[in-house]
Amino acid sequence: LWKNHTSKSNETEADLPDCPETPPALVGPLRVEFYFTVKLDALRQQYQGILQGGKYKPPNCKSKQKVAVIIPFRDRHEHLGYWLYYLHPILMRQQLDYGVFVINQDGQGIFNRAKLMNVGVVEALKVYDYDCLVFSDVDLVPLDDRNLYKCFDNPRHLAVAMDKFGYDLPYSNYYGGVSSLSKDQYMEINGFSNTFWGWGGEDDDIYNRIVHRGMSISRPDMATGRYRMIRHFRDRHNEPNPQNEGKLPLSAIMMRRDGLNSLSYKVKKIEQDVLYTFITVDIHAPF
Ligand code: UDH
Repeated sequence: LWKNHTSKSNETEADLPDCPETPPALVGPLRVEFYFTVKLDALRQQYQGILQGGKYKPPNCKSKQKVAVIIPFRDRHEHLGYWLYYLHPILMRQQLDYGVFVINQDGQGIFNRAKLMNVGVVEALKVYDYDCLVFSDVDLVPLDDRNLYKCFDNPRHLAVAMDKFGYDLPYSNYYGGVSSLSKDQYMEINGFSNTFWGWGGEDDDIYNRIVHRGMSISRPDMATGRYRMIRHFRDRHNEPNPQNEGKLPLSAIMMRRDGLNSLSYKVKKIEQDVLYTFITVDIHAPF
């Protein structure tokens, strides 16, 4: 009895057993709807166990990976509400040691999704030794919680079957929407390009970087990898940029000097909410 008592009161993370390979609380296919309004205050009350900054650890086991979930963002608060509403319970059921980082592009310059993701990595690594990076658009919600938001032996593409593409890949090398790379895989490709301003191409450039470094793409099966996208109009200041496609043949050359090693930005504000860390950043965007 005495022994039990001491082990309980002094229990540290190191004493916990490893989390099982397959999280036991997963339910499989999920119902996902976007017709109601998410009230963040209600979520803050309801979602017990999340710590300031949108951080969570399973209470009864030790996660093998530390996952930073990074969301490129500007002016999509309604979508963020749905994302948080659906994803926190899923990530908790997946028994991940995770933190949610919303990287908010400051100002009205042209949007740059990949550069925001680079910023997310650097800022997340300042606060915890994350070893896995999950990149998610704010408007994508998985339809199956067996689609694990963690890292694999190769970079992972998670959003393989989106409703907007008829629950299929739009093309076989598609790497957009939601993906994961271990910190090492990410470093191996010098992160992402900082130079894809506006819509289009940056996901194909990431794909090229990965393949050029001799890695392949890991994917869930098409049933597990189903997603719903929240319908939206094209955002202002994120118009398709015809120059982006022309840069794709140069990915293998550009990746040496365009990426993590050339990243420059200025953090304007860091807000710690219980549901997320919200980092507003000036990425020196052109107009
Ligand atoms: N994003 C923002 N704010 C913006 C632009 C982009 O938060 O102003 C983020 C957000 O996480 C989004 C992601 O970047 O999910 C990708 O941008 P996107 O949603 O514009 O790209 P997608 O390919 O849509 O999903 C393209 C325009 C769709 C037009 C649909 C017309 N029916």
